[in-house]
Amino acid sequence: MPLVLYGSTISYFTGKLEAALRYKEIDYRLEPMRSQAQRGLIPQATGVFQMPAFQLEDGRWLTDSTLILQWLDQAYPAYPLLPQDPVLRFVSLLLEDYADEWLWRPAMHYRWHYAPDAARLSRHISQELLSDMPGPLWLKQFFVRRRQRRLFTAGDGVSAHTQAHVEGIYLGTLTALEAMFANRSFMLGARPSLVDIGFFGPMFRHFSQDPTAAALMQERAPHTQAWVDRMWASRGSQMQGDWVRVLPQDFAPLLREVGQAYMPYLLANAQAVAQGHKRFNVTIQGCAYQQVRTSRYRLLCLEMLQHHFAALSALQRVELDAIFAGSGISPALRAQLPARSGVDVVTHSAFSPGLAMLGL
Ligand SMILES: N[C@@H](CCC(=O)N[C@@H](CS)C(=O)NCC(=O)O)C(=O)O
Repeated sequence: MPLVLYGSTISYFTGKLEAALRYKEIDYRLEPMRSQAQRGLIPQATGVFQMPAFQLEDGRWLTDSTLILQWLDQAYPAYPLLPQDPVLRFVSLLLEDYADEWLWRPAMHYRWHYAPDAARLSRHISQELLSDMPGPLWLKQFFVRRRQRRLFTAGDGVSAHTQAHVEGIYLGTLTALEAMFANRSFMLGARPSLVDIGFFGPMFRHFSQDPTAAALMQERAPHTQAWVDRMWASRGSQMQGDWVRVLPQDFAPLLREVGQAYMPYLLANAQAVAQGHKRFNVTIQGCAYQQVRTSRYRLLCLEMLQHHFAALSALQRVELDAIFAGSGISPALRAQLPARSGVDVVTHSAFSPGLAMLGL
């Protein structure tokens, strides 16, 4: 009985988890999370309407790719994803979170803003996930496109004013990754790690496959495109070589983005939760975003990062401060938060009910 992964063949977080399962050589079966058949069952089991949802042989359910990966690394220790070294481990957790949450908006923007992308993806979603609903294909496509834009692009701060900044997040990521993959196979060296898996989420199902973003990757970042294929093909038992011992210098541009863009966003989001606002305005790198959706889940992300950071020794934190120097990350990791997600960061796991993601 293989494990069952409920998700979709175009989903950011499903593709991310599949890459980890394939690399760790864990047998699984992918089932489309169809609308009607599973609409009741899965959210009831996991506490949240999101994909992927993961079911073990014994019937237990897991949710949230970040927590599932942490559990998998313990339950299936062969071919680990998280480095043992506490400093590299923390950087891995930080960058995985960044790739999950901050690359989400550009990934959704490229998919739903450009007409050829929106047409292709709305057809795919309608056929794969809404096939058990009545109604003509064109109508399903219309509703899918409208919903995604309302929730994830136009309804989450992407506008004519912010579009260039949102697209710059993708283009800057390509530049940073290209510099790495011109020199080595994976982000931390000769084998994949949690950092690769994190970036693989957006880079695989969105940026390397949605037409507009994929054309940009092909043109500007051929080494990154080759890494996407390499990641998907990699199997732990066939890997030679190891991870680096010291974080390479070429991580600096990504860390600068974490400190200058993602952390200010997370802190503004925490403020919005504290004030009970459903939406908030925030200026990131000089670009004024308006009506960004408040997320209790992302407040939890910041709490988790602060929790992991606080659990390190003083010496390890000093080492990280040196790595993060000038980026703005360290102050955010020590900031007093004005609100709490309400989740216990010590006991929270992939088996806990998920936090509803849509604006909560
Ligand atoms: N933090 C979650 C996020 C999962 C997530 O946002 N999945 C998307 C699809 S890739 C989803 O289910 N969205 C719900 C929706 O569109 O209604 C994880 O890491 O698994």
